[in-house]
Amino acid sequence: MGFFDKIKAGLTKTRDALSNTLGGVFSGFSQIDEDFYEELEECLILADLGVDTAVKAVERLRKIVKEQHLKETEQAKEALKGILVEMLEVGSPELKLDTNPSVVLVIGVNGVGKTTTIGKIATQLVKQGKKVLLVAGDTFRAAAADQLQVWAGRSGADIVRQHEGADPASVVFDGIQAAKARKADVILVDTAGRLHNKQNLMNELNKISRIVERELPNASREVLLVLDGTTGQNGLIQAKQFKEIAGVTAIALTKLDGTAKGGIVIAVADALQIPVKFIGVGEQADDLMPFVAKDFVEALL
Ligand SMILES: Nc1nc2c(ncn2[C@@H]2O[C@H](COP(=O)(O)OP(=O)(O)O)[C@@H](O)[C@H]2O)c(=O)[nH]1
Ligand SMILES: [Mg+2]
Repeated sequence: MGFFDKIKAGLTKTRDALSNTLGGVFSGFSQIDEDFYEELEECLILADLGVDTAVKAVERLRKIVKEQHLKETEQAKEALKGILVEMLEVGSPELKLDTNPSVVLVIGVNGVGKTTTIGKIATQLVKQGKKVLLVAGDTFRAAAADQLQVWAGRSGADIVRQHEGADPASVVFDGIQAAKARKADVILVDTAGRLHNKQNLMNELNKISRIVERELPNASREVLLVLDGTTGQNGLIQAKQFKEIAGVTAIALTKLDGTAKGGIVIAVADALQIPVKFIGVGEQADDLMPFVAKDFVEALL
């Protein structure tokens, strides 16, 4: 299956929901009038674009329809696609991995898919010929490092881990030394998502960041926030909190195969102005798609 087909398949639930509702709007109205706009806005909110983003998208559409004197709803559909693509393109869609090593710190609450996403990214990078090192910074349970180890084996990446309960920043320190010694190209750092409060989490992530800054001052760095696409607008609230405390530079939205609310991707990109760089559409190694805004919108509509 090619990329586009795979995105399409992964978004089946969202697409089915949208083609029932949105499809109905575009085919059900013979002209672009007030009712059409209202119905369209409602559909976009239902698909989890969120009220703010849905209202903004429809406002922009009104403007384009007026300026370009569009008459047919089919033309409005094409214009809407353009608007959504623009909303999604808020930065480079690729991870910045300019230095050897580069560091990607992966954060997010428990269960969203951090470890799985790291495994998938490692698989892709190894396939591209990069030497990848995984750092087991989630030291809460031994099982977390075990899970990462399985992904290391599967993908062909190296792993650095310590005992359960170890200081994550110290595991990161070890990982960086190993990466330097082994001339790794990319360091992917797994973290725990179950720190009891915001302050705690902030301290932990700051400590890790300071180690990276000190040991690899010139390295390319990304802070990749993983969000569970099935949590809808709650995910957006979570993302806003993480943005505040952790300087998020990129987003991965997982589990889009399991939701009819794929519109959350647009809400997240628009509300946070942080680029979505990956979408997860399944549990297997190749179920992570690089994010191409145009393909995503085509697959959605
Ligand atoms: N269907 C589906 N499941 C996913 C996806 N990404 C992760 N998962 C599953 O979500 C669960 C939690 O993932 P995990 O990586 O352990 O989350 P973490 O706690 O953030 O590290 C696991 O059962 C994964 O297989 C995805 O894109 N689609
Ligand atoms: Mg994990």
